[in-house]
Amino acid sequence: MDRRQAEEFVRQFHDESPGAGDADARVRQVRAEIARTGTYEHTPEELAFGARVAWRNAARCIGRLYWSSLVVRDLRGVSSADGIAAACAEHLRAAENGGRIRPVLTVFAPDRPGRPAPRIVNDQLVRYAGHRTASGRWIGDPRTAAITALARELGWKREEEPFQVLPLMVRERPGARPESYELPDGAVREVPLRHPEHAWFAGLGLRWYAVPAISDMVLEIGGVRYPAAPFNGWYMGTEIGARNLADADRYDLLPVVAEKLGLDRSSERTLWRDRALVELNVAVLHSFQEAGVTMADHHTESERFLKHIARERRHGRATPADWSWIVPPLSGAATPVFHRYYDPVDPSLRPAFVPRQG
Ligand code: HEM
Ligand code: NRG
Repeated sequence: MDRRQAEEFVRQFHDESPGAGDADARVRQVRAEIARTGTYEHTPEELAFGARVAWRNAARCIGRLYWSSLVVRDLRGVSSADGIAAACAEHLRAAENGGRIRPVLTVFAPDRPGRPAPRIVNDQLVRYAGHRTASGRWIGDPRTAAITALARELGWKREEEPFQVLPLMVRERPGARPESYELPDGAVREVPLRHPEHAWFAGLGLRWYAVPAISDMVLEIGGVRYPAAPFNGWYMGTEIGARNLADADRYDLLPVVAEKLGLDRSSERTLWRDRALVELNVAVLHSFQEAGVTMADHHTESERFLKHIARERRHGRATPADWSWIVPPLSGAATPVFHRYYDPVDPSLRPAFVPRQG
């Protein structure tokens, strides 16, 4: 435990939280607790603030306008695999909220000296299985090949279908064999995809889940590491329509959609890929809209992000941002976020969501 990180965080919390009491007194308390136990416990208010600021600091995230309204579920007392799996299902229900998706973060037990915390193996709470057939064809999402194989080793058996939701896998400590849990009915909202003008589109049988909930990043606040802290917001349409369903190493659907659209694929110059991309993205946005599930288009989310930068500036704060992640993967230069530079990214900025090693 780095005492300076703890102190710096406590002071930041008090600086930004008028009425939170005496910063010096709290710093002394934290110092004493670290000397005695090797770590310290955040108050619920510090935890919620730290999680929100970790979102505010996420340089790759275009969705940061609403950082201060993140709902933080304090489940630090939960450290069993069973408890974590049940609470993750509950997280998904709370986040889905009948389609009006709420940004939510659930915090489970932190790492403590000599007692590392449990980990969620899956990179998102909801993911579709993927594996390669003997003939070399992919069924499902190639991105999850490794965790699909792990799920099967742990005894998971399912039909090989393109949109099969994986079980949740939880390690009670690093290196332990994961416990595997099927997400219960009702926890996973999905949206079947159709196109507003092309009736054949529904026949492709495509779908996607409503809640993107990242579960493999470590939430680091004031020197304390929370390796199990899944969080979600809502989707921006291009994440699904221009990446998950379109990338050649994901569902690779551009040739399929172009074929159905009757486009000329004999030359790249016909821009059949680009035209297929647009129709795929129209279908994603239309389907979520009709299903009443929150989703942003990339033009609107880009505008919100610039509004966020302006607001942060009025509070005297910089907004570090990574251009290559912020600019949407479709029609980049048609959105305002393309045409500017951003405050530099400092990888040591905390609180933060950091990639988990192992
Ligand atoms: C990344 C949008 C909410 C933290 C991203 C990306 C997008 C995005 C488009 C880039 C993803 C990619 O290219 O794969 C949104 C939208 C939200 C939202 C529309 C709606 C509210 C949140 C919340 C948090 C968060 C609630 C945390 C509390 C992050 C982080 C990354 C990220 C840490 C980087 C992930 C990585 O490095 O792989 N977000 N986000 N976002 N977002 Fe957000
Ligand atoms: N591109 C990934 C999800 C990454 C995070 N995106 C969000 N996060 N919208 C995908 O599944 O397509 N969020 O917390 O809302």
